[in-house]
Amino acid sequence: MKRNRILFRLIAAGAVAIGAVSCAKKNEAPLPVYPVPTPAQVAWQKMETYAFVHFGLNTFNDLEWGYGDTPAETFNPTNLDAEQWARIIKAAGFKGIILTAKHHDGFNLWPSEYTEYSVRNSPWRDGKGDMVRDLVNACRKYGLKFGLYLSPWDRNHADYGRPEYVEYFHNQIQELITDYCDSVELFEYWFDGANGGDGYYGGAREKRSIDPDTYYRYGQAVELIRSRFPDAMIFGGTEPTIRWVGNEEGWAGQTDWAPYKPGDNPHYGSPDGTEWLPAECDVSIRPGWFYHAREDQSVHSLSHLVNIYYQSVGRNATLLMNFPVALDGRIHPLDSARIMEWRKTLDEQFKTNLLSGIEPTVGNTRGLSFKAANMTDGNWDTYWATEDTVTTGSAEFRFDTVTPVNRVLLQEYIPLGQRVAKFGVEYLDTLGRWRPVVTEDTTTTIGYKRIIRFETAAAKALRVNFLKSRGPLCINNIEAYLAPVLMVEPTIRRNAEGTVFISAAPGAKIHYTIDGTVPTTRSALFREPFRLARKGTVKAIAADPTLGTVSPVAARVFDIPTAAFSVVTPAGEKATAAFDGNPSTAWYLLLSKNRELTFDLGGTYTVTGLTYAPDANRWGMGPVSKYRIYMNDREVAAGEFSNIKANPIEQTVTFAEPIKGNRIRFAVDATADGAASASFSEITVLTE
Ligand code: FUL
Repeated sequence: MKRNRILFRLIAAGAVAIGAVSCAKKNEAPLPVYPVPTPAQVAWQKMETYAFVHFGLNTFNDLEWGYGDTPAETFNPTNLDAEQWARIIKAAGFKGIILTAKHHDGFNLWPSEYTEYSVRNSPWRDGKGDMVRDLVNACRKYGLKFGLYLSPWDRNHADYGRPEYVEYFHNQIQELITDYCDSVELFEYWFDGANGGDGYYGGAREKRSIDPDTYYRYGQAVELIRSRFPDAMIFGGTEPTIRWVGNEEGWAGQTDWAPYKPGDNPHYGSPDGTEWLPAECDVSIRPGWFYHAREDQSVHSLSHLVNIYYQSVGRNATLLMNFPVALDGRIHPLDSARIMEWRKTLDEQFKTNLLSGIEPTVGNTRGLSFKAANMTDGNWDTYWATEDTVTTGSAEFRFDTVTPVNRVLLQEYIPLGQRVAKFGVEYLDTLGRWRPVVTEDTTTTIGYKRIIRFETAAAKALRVNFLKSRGPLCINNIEAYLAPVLMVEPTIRRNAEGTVFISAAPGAKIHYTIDGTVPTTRSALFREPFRLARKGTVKAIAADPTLGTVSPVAARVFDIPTAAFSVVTPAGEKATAAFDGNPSTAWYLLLSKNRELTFDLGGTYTVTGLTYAPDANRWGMGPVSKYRIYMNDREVAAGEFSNIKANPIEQTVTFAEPIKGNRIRFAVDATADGAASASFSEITVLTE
């Protein structure tokens, strides 16, 4: 495997040298600019969006990372229907489904012959169920591709850390790809890199460290997969064909090169990358990867999900959207409704291509086969290309009448490599002046697909200027659209004193309720911030006063306000940012001085739990991973916040039983990233 890759690099380097002396003739295709994708990588990138399903023992135990000791008997979906997943995922436009056949807890969703820790020992269908089989069948029925996630880290297996486990791991791969993927195309295999070390490990309950690069023998595992599915993409491990984008939020860098070399930032890649390793953006439709009823109110908003599309597919990456299947074994109705809204919105945003059939004017082409009209002929395989010495240029599109436009979509012909490093979009205004479009997007790379959003411009013409490229230009598609303005749900926030602020898109009117009912345009009009200095739920909609259209409902559940809270230790600290209701501020506890935050509630309450959120800002650190909580010096909870490093969302701790008191002590036993300070973006207290 490794040898092949080195050989490929040598060929690549040689070809770049040949390209530099430019021996290709006019009317012949330009020489590739290396690295280039394999045909399988191109086919995968063209899928653009596909789905993840996280389902397993975690679902039934309200966990993100099971320890490996949760009994198999707890797996019991009451109404499992893999076809329901496939129907929704297909209808929302996704091209495939990747299933967590085994997550870190080691529980198998198929009755593997190699372990007892599987669906076979669960009450589901009397132990005769087979989740992997069900999904494979559903994918075949609905014309979806299939992908597998099999966690290398296994917190259940007694031999984890020893060579015997790797045998087992490879046997399972073999079992899955031979017995299951017979009638469906395996398009991707996920080797998750996450590993927290500790686990049940057959009862040992200890920490085990391995070197992932050597321990799992990924090379052999990949060869096994390739022997049956040569075109499957490999995520993670030591032989990847695609790369993790570096976050679990669903965004790639504004500048996003598929070329990549070790040490590059995965958000961006680099123009001198040595391998074609395009980015995949994985994100869940809810905060967690697995289903938690408490997150029913936190399904990502439509506007957030639409943004995710623009920041992944629209930035030369693919989008892997996760659906946490619920306890009944189905995608939750809130999630399916939201994803269908998302599909509908995207269809509206890209409804009419305003450039279709327009013949662009360009300054240079390398011959008839590479003419400018190839960019608007709707054919992915034809492209406009310039002569070998020409690496900049413009493409101009004239409209018959003044045309409002706010999106431009561009594609490079990537089989010949990713080239463009800088471009700009201009429009000809009604007075006949060329003006740059007003955008927050940085117009650097294009790659397989790039979408630029800008303020609606009344244009007599559009012009794309290609300002810097790694070789002659090879552009196969340019489109433009007028996307309708999105009615986004309002944002609701409450400060420490209990004052509620609601904001929405400019020009929208906000209606809200505080009694839990769904707001309509007849509900109270939000004119100014109001006080809700008690427990309560605020729901709000934004409405367009002229069209009468309304946004989806935004909802926030609030408990007692935090204004009366006061810090006891560390002495002299106020920790204001931890109690201010503002998710973008955070307070840090310096662990070398103090490992506890103790605060007084300013009154006596019957407390049922608390919420903790770490600093989720892009460069935030110190998410608490292990904690103990005391109420008036009595321990009321202890545990771990699983996966909090990769997914730094609000965590809810429910005490063993409600307890009366006025003083809470939050002891930090570990931070997930080992940082010397623990971050507290927000703490709220849950009362009866
Ligand atoms: C992470 C895992 O630890 C999460 O639980 C989830 O499976 C996500 C897709 O990858 O690394």
